[in-house]
Amino acid sequence: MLALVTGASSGFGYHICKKLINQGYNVIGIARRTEKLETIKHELGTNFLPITLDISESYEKTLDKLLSLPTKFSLKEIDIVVNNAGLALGLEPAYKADIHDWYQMLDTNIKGLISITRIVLPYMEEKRDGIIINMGSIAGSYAYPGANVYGATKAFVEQFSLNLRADLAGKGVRVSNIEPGLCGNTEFSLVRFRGDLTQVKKLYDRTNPILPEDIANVVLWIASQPKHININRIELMPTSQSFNHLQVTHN
Ligand code: NDP
Ligand code: 8X3
Repeated sequence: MLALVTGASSGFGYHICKKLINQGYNVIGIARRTEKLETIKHELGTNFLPITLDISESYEKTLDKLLSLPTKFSLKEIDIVVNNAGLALGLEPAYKADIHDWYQMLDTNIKGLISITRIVLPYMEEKRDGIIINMGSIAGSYAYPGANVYGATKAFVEQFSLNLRADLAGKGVRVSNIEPGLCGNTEFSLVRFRGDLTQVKKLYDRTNPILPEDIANVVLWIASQPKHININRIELMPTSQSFNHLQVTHN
């Protein structure tokens, strides 16, 4: 059994790789930071293949890298792809946001995700088997101030997941979108707040958030469903997170 996980160097991705390996999978783990990946390889052993790759780079570069994997990790053997790599940059309102942050979110959360998907799909279609698990977010379904482009990228992921299902009808290939709310113990908020630990601590203070292990369990649960079941989407929040009213301004 072979899985490919993007964003393997921290947070959800690391825990997903670890749990998949414990279940007997060989895992290709992709991220930009070689050192982090090497430390994980040291822990997880020879069934983990670390690949240093920036998925936001060109399709051709990603393809080149993935076509030259050792036989044990060959793309034609892939059973599960977890398109998990992604990021939010900033929480400023749209009129103050940095356009380059917006482009980086688009290039990673959308362009990177579709490149990986486009590369693996023909192999899955040919063997009439496989699961694509995308990492969406509640930010793809609910608007909140400062989510602007980040939320929009996750809305793309949600709709792309459903549209893939439509294209894959009758092909035996499954597609799921996981849409988590607030999760802690990852680098997500540290990245979003550009290393400002005070802001990170304030956000998570007494929230008892979802943990990366919880997300890895969801991935394993999806993967353990019988072949005639496709989990379209799963939305999960910590109990401490809920809904607020729509805003009205009085000018
Ligand atoms: P982390 O920041 O801990 O992990 C993100 C991972 O993505 C890292 O391994 C990072 O590795 C990798 N990554 C980022 N950019 C690239 C790139 N261009 N190419 C390859 N790898 C990349 O965050 P989380 O684990 O929390 O987030 C994982 C996913 O879950 C994201 O898609 C996020 O949007 C989503 N999510 C997170 C939530 C949360 O509250 N934490 C809630 C809902 C969804 P490296 O820097 O080494 O490249
Ligand atoms: C991350 C969850 O609530 O910060 O996708 O948008 S949230």
